Amino acid sequence: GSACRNVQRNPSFSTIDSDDISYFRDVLGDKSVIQDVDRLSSANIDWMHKYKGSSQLLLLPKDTEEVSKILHYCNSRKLAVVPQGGNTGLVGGSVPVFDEVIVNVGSMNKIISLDKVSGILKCEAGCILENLDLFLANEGYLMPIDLGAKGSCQIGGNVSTNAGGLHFVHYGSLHGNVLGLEVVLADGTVLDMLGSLQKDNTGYDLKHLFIGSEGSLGIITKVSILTPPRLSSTNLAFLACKDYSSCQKLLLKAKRGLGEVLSAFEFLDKHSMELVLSKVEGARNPLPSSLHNFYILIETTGTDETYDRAKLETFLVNSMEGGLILDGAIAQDINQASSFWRIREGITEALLKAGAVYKYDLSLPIEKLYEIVEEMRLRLGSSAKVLGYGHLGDGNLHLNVSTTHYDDNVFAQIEPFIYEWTSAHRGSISAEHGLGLMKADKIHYSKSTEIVRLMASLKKLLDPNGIMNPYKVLPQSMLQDK
Ligand code: FAD
Ligand code: 2HG
Ligand code: ZN
Repeated sequence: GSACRNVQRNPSFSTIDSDDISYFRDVLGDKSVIQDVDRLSSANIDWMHKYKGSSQLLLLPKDTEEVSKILHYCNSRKLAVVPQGGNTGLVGGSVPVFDEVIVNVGSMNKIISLDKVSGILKCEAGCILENLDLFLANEGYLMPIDLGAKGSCQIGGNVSTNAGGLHFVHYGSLHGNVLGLEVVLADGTVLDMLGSLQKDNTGYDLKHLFIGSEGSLGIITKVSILTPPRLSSTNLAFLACKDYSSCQKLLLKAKRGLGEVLSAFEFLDKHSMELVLSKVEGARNPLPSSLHNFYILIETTGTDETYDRAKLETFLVNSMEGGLILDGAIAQDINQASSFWRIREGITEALLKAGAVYKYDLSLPIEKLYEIVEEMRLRLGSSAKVLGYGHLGDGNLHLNVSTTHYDDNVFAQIEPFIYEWTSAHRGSISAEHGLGLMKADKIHYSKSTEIVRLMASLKKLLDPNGIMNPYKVLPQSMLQDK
């Protein structure tokens, strides 16, 4: 990609020497100090194969104390650090830019406790999201966050990116669901904020600083999260709309008509459908009779199978009669439901297989949300495919431009136009993926100078040597002394 071309290695950082390796071996044990070339090469490159570092060292701490020792040591030696979880991040935040030490808490994957009355789960940050959800399924609870990368992303990574996902419209943000965190700061200080209270107004609620901080302020080692009860009845409909205006009307109608049972409202356009069908193995169009301009997935979650199903069916019949939807299907069993989800969740993978991808993750006012996709299509003409999809229920558009090969001319047509457009409509240039390396110097499109300055002061306060995930999140020019 082109995003990392302008970054210079911070000359105040040291490079690893043999004494460092000996120290880490002493503290962590040989097996947790990885210098193996193959292991390192996959840890150096991101999920999209777009961002690539050259780290020589991957550390796998087994507990908070080891994390603390690692950071205390790295801070005193001025060794830069990248916290890495499942490495599924989409903004180049989870891989080194140069030779930063990679720290992955994946071995810290124990469930600490589940309060069976409140549903409050405490676990280590390296737990894989899907494993947590499988554990909770047995206990009658569910994770309040769900996303396509659930099989490899870690809860610590989810919290660090403040990931949104497919159920955000129902369960809301991790800023609401996360009740507590344990965090290790750059100098090794352990902050125990692992409360499990739903209400606690004693001073500043510092855990929020770390939710969405993308590893730039410390390493999250434990998480306490409020999990909702797993309800017995889930239904999923896959619908077709003729235009974007119908999608918006359908959203409003779903909020009013389905109310408390609405648990997902996702959309994809025709171009996304075409790409998924051509690139993702086993993907089948649930509405195969013809190709439509827009598709909507509506999921409901409730307590009464008969009532919930009837409610959804009535909603669909009404919407069909009113012309809001052209066609639709309700999943008849769990396999069909997962094949519907496969279409929506498979788009990211389809884009990866299609070649080069220019990925944007925007929050925009709902009525403007698809306009940018159409404008982008006009700008790029036949030189690229422009896909629009995302979490319509949350006003979150995933705009992706796909070309067979990376092309500077295409890139120049996209940026800065897309950021300027978003800024002009008071949108956000990162709805849920974060800024990472890709957008560290783009933050001003969504945040004022005063706010970015305060963020930089907080960063300097918590991490004076700037060792935590350097070159990411904030513009380098605001952090490094000139
Ligand atoms: P990584 O990718 O390893 O890291 C992400 C960031 O968090 C990095 O900046 C890293 O330094 C930091 N980090 C990781 N662990 C820690 C820790 N313990 N302490 C401090 N910092 C840490 N995102 C969404 O919001 N919604 C989606 O629907 C969604 N769907 C996705 C679907 C696919 C197929 C893929 C590949 C990605 C998707 N993502 C989505 C993006 C991504 O943000 C999430 O997958 C996930 O939250 C990242 O978790 P991870 O463990 O892989 O973190
Ligand atoms: C999703 O919602 C993810 O599917 C990934 O956030 C979006 O690939 C993308 O742009
Ligand atoms: Zn998303």
